[in-house]
Formats: sequence, structure tokens, C-alpha cells
Amino acid sequence: MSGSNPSLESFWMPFTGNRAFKKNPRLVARSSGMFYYTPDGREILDMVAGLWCCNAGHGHPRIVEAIQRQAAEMDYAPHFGFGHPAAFELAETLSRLTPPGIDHVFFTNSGSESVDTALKIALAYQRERGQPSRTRFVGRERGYHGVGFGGISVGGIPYNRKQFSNSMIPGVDHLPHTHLLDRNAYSRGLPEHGVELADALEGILTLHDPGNVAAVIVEPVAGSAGVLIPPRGYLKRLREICDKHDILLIFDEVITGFGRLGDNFAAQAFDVTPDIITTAKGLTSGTVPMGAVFVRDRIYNEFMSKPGAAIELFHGYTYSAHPLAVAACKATQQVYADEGLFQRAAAMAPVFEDALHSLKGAPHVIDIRNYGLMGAVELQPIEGQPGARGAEFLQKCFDAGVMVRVTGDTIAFSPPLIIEERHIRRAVETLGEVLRT
Ligand code: PXG
Repeated sequence: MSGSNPSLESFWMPFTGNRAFKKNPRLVARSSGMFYYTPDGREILDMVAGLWCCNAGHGHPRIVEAIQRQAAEMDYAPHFGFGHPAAFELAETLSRLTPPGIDHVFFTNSGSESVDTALKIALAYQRERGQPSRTRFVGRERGYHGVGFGGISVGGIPYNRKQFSNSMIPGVDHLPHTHLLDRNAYSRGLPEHGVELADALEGILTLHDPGNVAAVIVEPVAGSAGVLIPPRGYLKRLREICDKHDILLIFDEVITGFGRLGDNFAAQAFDVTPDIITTAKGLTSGTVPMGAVFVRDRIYNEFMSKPGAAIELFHGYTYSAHPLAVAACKATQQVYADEGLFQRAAAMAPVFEDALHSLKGAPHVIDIRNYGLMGAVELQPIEGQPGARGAEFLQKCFDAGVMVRVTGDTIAFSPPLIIEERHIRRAVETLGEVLRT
């Protein structure tokens, strides 16, 4: 084994066909701006921001420098009973990005931890306010909420649940997914049809009695399941039903947060305010692992209103608000603001939309959908081999110098927000060529 040509055997890779990958590895060794570079120096245009996370582009000098400086100044700080001023300052800065009334932040290290934290906060909150029977959750088919036991339980991706099917948290129902291919194919922005799918929530609540339900959790735009944009009015309808029955609404914004949709959060992009927002990924532009759960003040205040000085929430991580993550996050947020990257995403969205939709009519394409700088091209599966066409497409794109993300036979795009028109043109040209070969 050598540094440049290691054995691939020991690393059990996440969410990857290890055997296939190790026979034909796709390795990247360096990154800068919009690009990755293979170990032999080939340039790969990054159309997924790594894994939906590097919103500021790769290797931003201000973020790099902030991480380096922090590593030298203080490596680690405990936040169980001690504190690092920068973490408090960051929490305040971040809370200015969320809708009014959501001003408190619980730090985690990943999206999965953010989701499980949000579910635990929801349960504990219902108890704290004297409604301990509210223990049930409602998720949605095709939802992805990470890989913790809570997240896979409220999640709705069958493969992610099957190997663990006996070990889900109890008391979870799922709304129907919103992917209406027959009615909404080739929608630009919000699909017109499907608001009524939100009404399934009333049915679930009637079945269990709303007084037994703690929270509903959805991704405002489902990412992992192939970029499913919410039908017009759907999220508002969910909000109304949750309000009517006094149930918390959690938006999982691990992908949609931090500019992806051309606004701070989907909450603002769609003008629907949830009670809890889970985030990670773009929080630090993927540079240092970090997640954050934003909660409404009335939730936080419920915990703080009891007499005494005991621990209010028995939950937290050794690395909650790790100094390197805090430094990376602070610098990332400054870059987003100073470079106007969320506005830039909004401005580039129509260019991205037109370019993606120009693939309509290319071989195998059955749908194209988009919102902000998030988009998908869905391909017709090969008969009896779901996912095979997608996997082949991914490989051919990589060979042709473009990184995309594939779920099943859907190609997903979520480029860094620094993307320029020429990158979009180049990506779409390559995709078109790959589809035609
Ligand atoms: N919630 C959402 C909405 C996510 O997209 C998570 C939670 C979990 O985050 P962590 O940091 O624990 O991975 C995610 C993660 C894909 C893909 O298939 C998507 C994610 C992660 C890896 C792959 O495109 N999203």
C-alpha cells in the first residue's frame, strides 16, 4: 500500500456498493471552487456540492483560514457545563437567519443527529407542557431524515428501513409522497397538482386522535428521494392542519437550508414557518461536520420556565458546537452574506431551470423538475433493473468530467451556489451527450 495508491479494502464505505466501487473506484483527491480533481489531476465539475453541502464552493480561502486559526487557538471546548464565547455568538448570528420567533439553536454534528435531536425535543416539549400523551410522529413516504433510529423511523425510503425493520421507534405514520409523475411531469418550480395530499394528515390524526401526536416532520423539498418539489399550497396546508390540532411541524432543511432555494431556508422561500428546523450540510459549507436544530422560542421557554437550575434537556453531544465547526460556520456565514450567495442562487435559478429543461426529449428522460439551485432529471428505468440506468449514467458523467448524484434512476443536481452560467452550460451539454450515447 502506498499513499497515492492505497488498498481500498479496509474502508467500509457508506451507502455504497463497496464491491462494485472497489473494482472501479471513482476517487477525488483535491477540490477548488466548482471543481474536484482526481488523483491523476483530471478536472470534475461538481454539480452536487459534494453531497448537497459545499454551498460556498470548495476551498474558500476565508473558511480555510478560519479553521486553521481556530485549530491553533483552541482545539476543543466542552459545552456540558462550560462554554466557548464564539459558540454563543454564532448561535445569535444564526438565529437572525431564521423566521422571527425561532431564535434558539441546539448544535449537533450531522443531519441525522439534528433529526433525532428534533424528535427528542418534540417529545420532551410535549411532556414539559403537560401533554405527555403526545408521543406519535408523522413522517412521509420517500422522506429521508438521516440514519439514526428516529430518522429511519420517520423516514420513508424502504431500503433504508428494511434491514432494521424490527427496530423502528414505535408510533409513526407516513403521509403519502408528493411525486405525481403523471400529473406534474416537467413542472418548472412548484408543481400545480397535489395540494390535497396534505389532507391525508387529517385522516392519520383522526385514526390516532390528535392528542396523541407530537409532531409532523417533512423535508420541504425531498432531496434524497430525487428532488420532489412540494405541490403549490401543500406545505401551507400541512401548517394549517398542525395548527388546528396543536401539533409541532418540523421542517428538515438539511439540504434546503442555507441558500439552496434562493433564500435562507425553505421556510422563507415558501413562506411557511415550522416550529423546528433541522440543518447541517450548508451550515459549514460541508467543511467541518456540524448540524443545528432551530426551535421556536415558546419551545425553548417551556423548558426554561420551570423553577430550579437542573438540566432542562437530557441530550447533547461531546462535539456540540465544536470550536472548529463554530469557526468554520462563522466564516461560512460571512462568506454567504458578503458574497450574496443566497441571492445569487435565486438569480441563477432561472438559468439553471432553462438549461435543465432543455434536456426534455433527450433519450430516456421522463421528467425534469427544479426549484432554486436544486433539480432532477428522471430517467426511464431499464425493465427489471431499477437503478441500473442511473448507475451507468453516474459513471459516464464522471468519466466525462461531471459529478452528479443518482438515486435510483433519478439524476439530482445541487451545485455550489457560486456556479456560473458557463458551468451550467457545460454540465448540461455533457449530460445531453451522455444521454445520447
Ligand atoms: N435530513 C435530510 C433532509 C438529509 O438530506 C440527513 C437528514 C442526514 O444528514 P447526515 O449529515 O447525517 O448525512 C440528510 C442527508 C443522497 C444523500 O442520497 C443525501 C443525504 C446524505 C447522503 C446522501 O443524495 N442527506
